[in-house]
Amino acid sequence: QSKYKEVALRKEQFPIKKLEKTPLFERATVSIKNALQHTNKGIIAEFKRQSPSKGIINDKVSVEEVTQGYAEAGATGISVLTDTEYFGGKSEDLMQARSCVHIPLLRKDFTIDEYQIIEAKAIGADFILLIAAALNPKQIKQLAEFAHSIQLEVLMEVHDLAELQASLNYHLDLVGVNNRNLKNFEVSIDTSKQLAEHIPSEFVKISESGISEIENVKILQEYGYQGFLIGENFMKTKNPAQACKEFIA
Ligand code: IGP
Repeated sequence: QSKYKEVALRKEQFPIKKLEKTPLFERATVSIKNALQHTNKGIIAEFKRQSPSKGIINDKVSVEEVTQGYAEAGATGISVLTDTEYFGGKSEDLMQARSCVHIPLLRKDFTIDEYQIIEAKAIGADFILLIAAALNPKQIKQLAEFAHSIQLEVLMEVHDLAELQASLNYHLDLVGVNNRNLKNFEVSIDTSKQLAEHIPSEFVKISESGISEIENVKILQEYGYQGFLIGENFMKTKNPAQACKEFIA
């Protein structure tokens, strides 16, 4: 509900016509889908200061040092939280990340409106997140189609088989299985294991959340996962970029 208010406010402050004229909006985007097809260890490293389940994770590091470091460490893409209420992120974080790196950037937010997709491109994102638990299948299809119309790719996040089966459509690029149970915040990679065979091969499979062991990456690769979205495991350290580098090495 508060997301709707937030979006309504920003629509007045920064009208679509203005966003569409920004240099970032007009730039060519970079494909995360292609990037992931050329690696078998695709790490999408996340910049996350805080979360509802953990509180403050790291408020000492800057977007610049972390995102540049992630790119140098060999991350395939970077996820930047722009939600303020729950994650303490902001649009400027993503803009700063964009000025530091050339690899694909995910605007991690609760997308509910086309306006946020226009905004995502105008702040420098290459792909967006659609959460199946928060949208109906028709909304997902429409928002995904809209994202494609402005050259952004789409990651749809699911938690269970019902969400996956109800929401799959051919305007999606990546399907992410969230290992975190949103009701009790528990994480288990079994969720990724169980859903793997139900994700058609045309979608790039991503496993999200609670990944802290390289062994789990190896196991999930055998289930067909090509991308791994990792936040806390890096961000909880003093030097997230270094943690990412060691993880990838
Ligand atoms: C990263 P973790 O456990 O490595 O920090 O998880 C990412 O998957 C998580 O931040 C996330 C998320 C989301 C955040 C997954 N889906 C939706 C906000 C909204």
